[in-house]
Amino acid sequence: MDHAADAHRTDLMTITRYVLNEQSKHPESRGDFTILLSHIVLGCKFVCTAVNKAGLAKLIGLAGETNVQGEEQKKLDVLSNEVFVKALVSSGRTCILVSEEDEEATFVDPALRGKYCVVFDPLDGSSNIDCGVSIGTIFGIYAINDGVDPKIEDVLQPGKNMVAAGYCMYGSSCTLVLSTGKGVNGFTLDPSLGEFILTHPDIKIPKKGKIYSVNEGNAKNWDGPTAKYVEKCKFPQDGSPAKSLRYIGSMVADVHRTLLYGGIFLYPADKKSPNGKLRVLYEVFPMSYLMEQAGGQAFTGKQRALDLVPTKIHERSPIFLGSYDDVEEIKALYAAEGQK
Ligand code: AFP
Repeated sequence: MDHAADAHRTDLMTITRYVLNEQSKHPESRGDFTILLSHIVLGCKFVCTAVNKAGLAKLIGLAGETNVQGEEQKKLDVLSNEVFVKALVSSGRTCILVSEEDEEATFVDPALRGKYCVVFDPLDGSSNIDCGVSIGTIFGIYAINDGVDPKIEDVLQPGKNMVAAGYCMYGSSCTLVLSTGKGVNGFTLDPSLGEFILTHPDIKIPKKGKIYSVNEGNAKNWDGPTAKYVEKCKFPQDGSPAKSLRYIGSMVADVHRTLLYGGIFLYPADKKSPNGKLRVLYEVFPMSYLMEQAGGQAFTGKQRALDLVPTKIHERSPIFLGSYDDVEEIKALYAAEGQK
C-alpha cells in the first residue's frame, strides 16, 4: 500500500459531495436531484459488482436458467435493468422511466412520483460481456414541471432539454462520467471506500483527434459522405498523418476513449439500417450532451443531434460525435452532398 500517496488523499471529492456543492449554489433547490443521483450511483455500484463477479458467479447465461441452488439465473442485462428500475422508483423522484430493456415506458406509481424522467440503457454493449470487454450504463435525465400527471411526450423531447446525462463504464476501473449542464466530470469508484471520487475534473475533448471509430464491416452499405470521410481518415490528401482506427463495439468504451483522447465516433446510417443502429433517447442524446459539454460536437448527418425531436421511445438515429474539428469535417461532407 502506498501510504505516501494515500496521505495526500485526505480531502476526497466524492460524487455526492460534488453534487451537494453544486446544489448549494441554488438555494431554492430541495435536494431532489442529489437524491435521484445517489440512487443512480447505487445502481452503478451494484452493476459494477455484478459485472466483476459475472464469470465467477455464473451470472452469464440465459435468463430463466437455474443455478446449482435451484435459484433462477438472470442475464446481466436483465438483472441490471431490474436494479436500476427499482433504484429509480424507490428514489421517489421519478415519474417516467424509459429503459432499453423494456418495450413500454414505466409510469411510476403516483404515491412515489417525482419530477424527473430518466431514460437509460442499463447495460449497453452486453454482447461483449462474455469476453470481458468494457461495457456500461448510459442515462439521461429530463425534468418536468410537476410529476403529477406525466405523459409520454415528457420524454419525447429534444436532447438539449435534458438536465443531466452520463454513463458509467465497467472496465479496468469503474468510471462514472456526468454532466449537469456545466461541463463534464469523471469519477472513479474507489472499491475500498465504495465511493466515486472526482478523478477527471472538467473534461475537455481535444479540438481535433487522431482516431476514428466505426464498424468498417458495414462499409459496403455506407452513403457517400461517410465513405468519403473514412477514406480521408485513411488516405488524407492534405499531408496530415492518417488517423488510427479503434473500435470496441461497446458505445460507452468507444465514447469514453473519444472523450479523453479526442477523435470521432461514427455509427452512420447505411442501406440496411437507414436510421443507423443506436437509440436516440438513451444512447445518442446522453453521449451527444456529454460531447457538447466537453467542447465537442454531435451530428446526425442532417442536424445537431441534440435538436432531434424523437417520436418514439426506442427511435434510432445515425450519429457522428467527437472532437469539434473532426465533426466539422463530416458536416461539410454532408452539406456538399446536399448541394448536389
Ligand atoms: P449490444 O448491447 O448488443 O452489444 O450493442 C452495443 C451497441 O448498441 C453499442 O454499444 C455499440 O456502439 C454498437 O451497438 C455496436 O454495434 P455493431 O456491433 O453493429 O458495430
